[in-house]
Amino acid sequence: MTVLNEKSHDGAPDSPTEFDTVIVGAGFGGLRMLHEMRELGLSAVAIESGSDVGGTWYWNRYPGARTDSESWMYAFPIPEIQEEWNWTERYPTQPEALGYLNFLADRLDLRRDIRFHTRVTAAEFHEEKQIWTVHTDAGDTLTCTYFVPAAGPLNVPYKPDFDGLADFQGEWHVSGRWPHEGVDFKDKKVAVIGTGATAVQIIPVIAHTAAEVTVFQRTPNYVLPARNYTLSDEQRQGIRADYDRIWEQCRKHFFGFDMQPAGRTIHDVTAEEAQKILEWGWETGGFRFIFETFDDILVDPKSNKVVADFARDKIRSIVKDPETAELLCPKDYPIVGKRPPLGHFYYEAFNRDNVHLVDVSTTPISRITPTGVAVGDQEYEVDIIIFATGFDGQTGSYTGLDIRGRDGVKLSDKWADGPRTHLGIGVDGFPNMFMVGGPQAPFANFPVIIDGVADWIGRAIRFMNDRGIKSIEPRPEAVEGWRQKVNAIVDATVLSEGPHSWFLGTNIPGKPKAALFYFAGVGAYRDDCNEVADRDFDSFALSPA
Ligand code: NA7
Repeated sequence: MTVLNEKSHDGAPDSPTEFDTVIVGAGFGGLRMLHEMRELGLSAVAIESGSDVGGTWYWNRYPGARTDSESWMYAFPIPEIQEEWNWTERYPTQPEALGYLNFLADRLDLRRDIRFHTRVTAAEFHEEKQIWTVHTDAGDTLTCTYFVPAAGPLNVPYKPDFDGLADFQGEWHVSGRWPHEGVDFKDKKVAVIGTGATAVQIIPVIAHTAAEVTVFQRTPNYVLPARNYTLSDEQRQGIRADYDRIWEQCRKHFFGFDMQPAGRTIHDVTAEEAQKILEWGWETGGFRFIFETFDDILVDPKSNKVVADFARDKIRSIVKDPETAELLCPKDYPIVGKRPPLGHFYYEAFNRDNVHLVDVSTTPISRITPTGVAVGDQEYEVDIIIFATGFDGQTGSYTGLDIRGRDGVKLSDKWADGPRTHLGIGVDGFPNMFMVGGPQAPFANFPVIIDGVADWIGRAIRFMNDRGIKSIEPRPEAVEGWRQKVNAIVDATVLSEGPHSWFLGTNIPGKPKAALFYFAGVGAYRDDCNEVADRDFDSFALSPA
């Protein structure tokens, strides 16, 4: 397996080295934590490998990149930002999402505490002084009381190690490390490897300029129509006036959206009514198809099948070539068994003469040749290869750093069989380390998770200061309890049935299968976190100063 990372840094030899907090990353999580630390009156620095803020939205500049969350919920409830920032579309493009984070960084004056072009390489906890030492590839050694990795769930791209790539005579690119100067597809033959959320965004866009687009699909996805639209001034004003209610609902909703549970299961309605409701969901678009139609899709296989059949029928009705349509239909796993991508005329793209689908489910890609991609004995000649092959999700962002807790224990060793955390925030043996939406935190609209976790960390630190506590770390039994809970929840849903799922780490060869997310919903997670805090953090061991 190849895991990709850029290496370069500015270096900052004369900069301060002692902080209350060192934060890893300046994406949504890092920026929100920097803001939180300022509010607490603590000194903080964020270390960011990119040349600017943005995280996911800095790296993923591929054509068609945009959020799958509706813009007005893909943001933080910071009043001055809500008041001044204007979204233009239902699903913001990558430049707009990046623009939002730039605006936030400027408006809150966060940049002065961020070191760009610098990568955290290692961090270790010192028992005697109860501090963390953090090392960077700029040669800095920083010390801090609180070590806050906010490296994001999808920060380490995964590219399969196909033989022959070194001799490929064309260009190749990885979607999650897209060149800033862009890629010229005009009159080029392009291979897209992968059909996850990323490829689903890329394919219809590049099909307009490329001569040929050949898509290599291992597992078809249930792609939901996004139904994007531009926002009018009136809609923007309505959203602005409604932010308090929107956020209240996001904090309660299972996946952190301002969406209303349907209040019914598929068994409550006739088969005919079910089809009408699903039709409404399909036309309304996005995740509303899942979350506002029936409440049992994730847990009842019978209901799930009705919805999956509906989606398959839609694919067959859109894609004109019956053979291609059948290949695009997921057959052997439930809808939401893998994270469903949102499409912007994805299936329609396969009706174009210049878009071709190659099934690599039974005969895999055998090698990259000097002039193309080989599947068995068949070679597909191309000028450009795009690897949209996913990420070493959730744990990769942490195990790639050399993080050592008490007694020099490495986090990657501790997690050799899968992540072990309490609330997706703390790890036993790693005092005063707070992960922002780490493994075993919920899978949901991420800014909502981050905002709640940042509040919780702020509350924990205030509590520590009030009580004269020097260090906090989860009790081992709380970590084991959380692991069992997180696994039991996944087992009770259809989520464990999707092949090669990054929810479970099974998309990465050799990675242990484990539930990487808490799937009881954002509301339940907030309750769990608040209960711990209300009980004076009793599932954590607290050491006095
Ligand atoms: P995903 O969803 O993990 O998709 C990666 C795709 O790459 C997927 O279709 C994989 O097929 C495919 N893949 C991976 N390895 C291979 C090999 N060896 N051969 C052929 N195809 C391969 O990543 P994305 O970047 O699209 O999306 C990640 C998240 O970003 C998404 O869920 C959103 O939350 C945003 P597979 O399905 O494993 O058979």
